[in-house]
Amino acid sequence: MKSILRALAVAAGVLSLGLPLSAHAAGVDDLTEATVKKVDQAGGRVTLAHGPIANLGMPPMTMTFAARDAAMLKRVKAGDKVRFRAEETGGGYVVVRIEAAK
Ligand SMILES: [Cu+2]
Repeated sequence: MKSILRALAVAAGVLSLGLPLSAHAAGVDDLTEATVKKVDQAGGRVTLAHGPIANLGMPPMTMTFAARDAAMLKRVKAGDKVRFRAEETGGGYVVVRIEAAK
């Protein structure tokens, strides 16, 4: 009996954690802070040293993302502080929005 109650408590915990996270993922203001390390304009790729990405559950790290539209990379250069939104697609992580941090 004790183990059943424990299992229920764990399930309830997972649900209560999961709902706010999925609601948060849909937020339009869900941008992540980053510093641009490298821009590959021709390849449509950008390397970012990013903070925690809430909607992807990703910890801070430096990594390269594909840009959904290479033209959005014309507005950023190495060394810039930016805010960006990345989403997971079938082929990996894609930057769908990037803007100068104010
Ligand atoms: Cu990352």
